[in-house]
Amino acid sequence: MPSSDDNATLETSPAATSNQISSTPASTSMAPMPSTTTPTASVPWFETSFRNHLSQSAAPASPQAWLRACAAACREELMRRWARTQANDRVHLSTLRAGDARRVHYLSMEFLMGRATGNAVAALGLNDAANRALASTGTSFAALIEREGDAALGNGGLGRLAACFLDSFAELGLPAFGYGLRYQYGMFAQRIVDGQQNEVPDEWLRDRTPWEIARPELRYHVGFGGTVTGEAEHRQWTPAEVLNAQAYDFIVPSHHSDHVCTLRQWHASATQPIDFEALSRGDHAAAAYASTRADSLNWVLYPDDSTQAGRELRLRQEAFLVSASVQDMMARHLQEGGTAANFARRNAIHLNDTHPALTPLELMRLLLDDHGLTWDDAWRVTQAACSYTNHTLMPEALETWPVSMFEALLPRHLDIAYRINALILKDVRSRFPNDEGLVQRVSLIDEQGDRRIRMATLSIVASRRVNGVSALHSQLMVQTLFADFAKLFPGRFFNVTNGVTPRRWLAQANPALSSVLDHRIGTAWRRDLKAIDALKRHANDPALARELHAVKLKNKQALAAWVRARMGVEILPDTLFDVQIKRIHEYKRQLMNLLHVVSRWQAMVAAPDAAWTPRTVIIGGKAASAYRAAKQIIRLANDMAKVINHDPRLRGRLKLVFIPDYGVNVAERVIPAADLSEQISTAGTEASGTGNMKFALNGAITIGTWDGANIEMAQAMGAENMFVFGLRADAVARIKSRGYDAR
Ligand code: 26Q
Repeated sequence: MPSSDDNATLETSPAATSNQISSTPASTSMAPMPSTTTPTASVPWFETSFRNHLSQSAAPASPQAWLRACAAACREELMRRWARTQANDRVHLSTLRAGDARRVHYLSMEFLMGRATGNAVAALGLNDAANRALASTGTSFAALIEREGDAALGNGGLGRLAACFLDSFAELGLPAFGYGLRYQYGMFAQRIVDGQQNEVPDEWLRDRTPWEIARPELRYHVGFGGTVTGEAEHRQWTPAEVLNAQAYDFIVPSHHSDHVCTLRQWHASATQPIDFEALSRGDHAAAAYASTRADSLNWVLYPDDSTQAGRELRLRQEAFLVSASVQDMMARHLQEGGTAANFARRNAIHLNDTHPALTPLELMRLLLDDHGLTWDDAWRVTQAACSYTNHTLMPEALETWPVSMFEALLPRHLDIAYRINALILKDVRSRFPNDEGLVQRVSLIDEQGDRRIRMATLSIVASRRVNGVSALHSQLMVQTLFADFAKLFPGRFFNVTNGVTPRRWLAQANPALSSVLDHRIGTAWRRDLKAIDALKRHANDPALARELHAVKLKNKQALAAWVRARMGVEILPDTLFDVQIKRIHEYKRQLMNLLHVVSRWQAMVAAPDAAWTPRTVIIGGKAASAYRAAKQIIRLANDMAKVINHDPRLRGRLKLVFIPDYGVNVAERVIPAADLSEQISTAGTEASGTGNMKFALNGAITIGTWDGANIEMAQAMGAENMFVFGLRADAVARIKSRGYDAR
């Protein structure tokens, strides 16, 4: 690691403060709407619409039909709002054009949206109305939404962050689009068989979803392969394969205004779905080849949260997302009277990690080949439009692609990448003469072994801003992984600490706690989480402590009932609920947590009559399918649970539960019931964490290392209110540099 006297600078983004853990700034330009917590007497339009949809249903007397009718009624209203938002955004942007207002396009291979109907009903303030409409069925709305599958089109933190951003965009009334892929299968569902993880496909589209709106009129061509001809400024790409990209829009509602935000997801299809010549030969596989190949892009989300998979299909998916999205933005921009040359004045493109890092190459291609800009103008536009968030410092997670694969799939993009590289390296050589080591390190091409394109390098050189996701991570980013670039491009690197939406993670997930807050400090926290500071004034009020305690107990009882029903395991609500839920990864140290359970178990058996605090340890999370160590940790947790939960010597004072199929739904249920939140990654490894914030928001106490956003949480809440332990990141680095071996 470079020493800390590296003169890398790190500016702080104006939007972020050192203790900011919310993504909701204090003020917005939207007119306030009635609070969602004020029960409205009756909502006739909703009840009428609900009845109408129900009467059109094939089987009107089934819970599935009630849920659909509910969703359809909400959707109708949101569609009206959506049309108004599109019109208003245009006005909004044009009035702001004197300033720098730009439309935000958030590009991500993952959006972990979770359930949509509950969110829509809450956003529209229809919880009471929904219960009234359902009165005759004998089912509550809360019970009904349990039937809704969640759109799990993401692996973990990065995908859920994208979904939280969309909620904030809607809430703040920002002119914004999310862009993603419409995978047929999202993150696999996890079954535990004989204590081990089994992966099964997640068929989230099986019953269709009422929440996506097909936009057949929004269709673009995306090319792959082929040849590039012509010289310098007149290069021409003739792709060998051309696909259709068709839009499906997912509506994201605001909770306190009429604004809605759009998540546009692309679906691929063949431009020539049948090869009739092959069909006439009777070669059906060949006849369907183009269709099958196009459809493979829609097939499945790559289920990996760290290692670099390096599969051609993944690169094709990334290119498909990028090309369709950039074409769509450009089309909208031109339609609104913009020109290719002023694209960046009105449009910002944000890269959620390097997964959409082909964006600058695709934008350059459009500007040069389709719109005739000069190289310098196109590069200026591209650099002004793009920004990039890094989510990990682990070198093995950095995306690179073999040049040979790139060349076969995206020859024109490779061509542009080479030219960008030549210009950057020329500049580096003139600014830092005789430093070929630096040149090699910052080159877009990794020349060691098979030549590979470095996607993080591409993202950095083509972006106006690069950010990490917590203060520590952003600082380490410029001191370690990106130290060379911080030297080359001072002022480009920022910190934007992650946040979570209080709408889903407090208001919806924990209605009981929300109502305590509303009564004590009003409802402002639902739009602006900083307002929760007002609770400090009540810190010493014993009545509040009793209310909070009662809420927690109620949530724990609900979780215990759910665990019993789902897993047949009895857990006791009056024990301490000690929870670690997140992807299973060695750096997150679920193994250390388990070893702590073992040592506690042994200590309890050795001193059975000591005053042990009864404890229920809850662990949940998925392991990447090829990650053996992570899968063994899952197996260990399940095998240990079998032994511990049946050890009579413990007299029920220690239980261990592994909750299968962790995802957004499970998180919404478990987090409100947690007493203790385990955030115990090795310092310097967890970029930020966002679960840590969700637990804290729901009144759990954190036990954690000095890592990621834990640090800023401790600073915000007072370090005396967090159990902090372990080495700091610099001490970890020192030990590792001396050749630490865990064995
Ligand atoms: C890469 C190549 C091929 C296939 C998949 C992937 C891939 C997919 C997902 C690589 C990484 C991810 C996800 C990473 C992730 O979720 N990182 C987490 O991001 C959160 C939001 O910033 C942080 O809070 C977490 O600390 C970080 O681990």
